[in-house]
Amino acid sequence: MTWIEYQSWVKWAVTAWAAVSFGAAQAQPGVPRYPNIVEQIAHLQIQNEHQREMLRFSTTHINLGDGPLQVRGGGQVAPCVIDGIAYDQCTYATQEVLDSNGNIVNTQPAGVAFFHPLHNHWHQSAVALFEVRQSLYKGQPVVQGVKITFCLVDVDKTDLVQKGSDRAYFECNGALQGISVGWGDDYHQSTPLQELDITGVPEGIYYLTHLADPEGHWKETNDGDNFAWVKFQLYRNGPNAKITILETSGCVSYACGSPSNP
Ligand SMILES: [Cu+2]
Repeated sequence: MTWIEYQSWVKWAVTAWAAVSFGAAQAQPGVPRYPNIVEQIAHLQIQNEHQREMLRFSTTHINLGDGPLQVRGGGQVAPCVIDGIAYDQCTYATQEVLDSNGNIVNTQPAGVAFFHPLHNHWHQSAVALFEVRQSLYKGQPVVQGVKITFCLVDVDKTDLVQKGSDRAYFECNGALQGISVGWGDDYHQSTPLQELDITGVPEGIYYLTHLADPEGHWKETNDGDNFAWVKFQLYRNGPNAKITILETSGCVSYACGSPSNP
């Protein structure tokens, strides 16, 4: 049996066992607890690579909601194309919403899960969109990124963890991924694709923006706070472009002071 089939079998076996063991006690599904993902973006740096000027940056997704963001890949594995890039192994992703006992009480389609050859593990599609813009909300971006794909995993703990869940999502290799309540998932600026090509962009003041879940795959307690930005000035005095940070969208609630917060 494939890994995906094995995961499905384990899920079925556990569910069947739970139904036999606790059928009477857990007949009523509990109240769904939704995640709330907020973003951070930091560590901006220009690197010259192969005659190109790449703006690199670190980003974090932090879950400040009532329940985990849990996404499960499963079903048939087949090649697919995501935003113009072909991948060999893709499958369906489903958001699973849990109640306070950890029962799955709601599911919805959450895009595609696929094996990322550069990162060498499984990713979710359309997790973030990065852009360089002259205005935060108006006009076309100066640099348009592709929709970024990520693995979802608990990395950094915020102070909210005492009130929420403990670490539950450990690795990117499996079909089940997520971010627990109070945990943040980091992508460092050295990671492939944490970059936008700003070659030839004229001097001026710009915003680097980070929009999480740009296709609206995840149901959250608040879908309106998935946006973070950094305002910066771009200089071209010498042979290399330079930037100065002018302002940031800041941190949110328990995300402030977390290890992910620069
Ligand atoms: Cu990855």
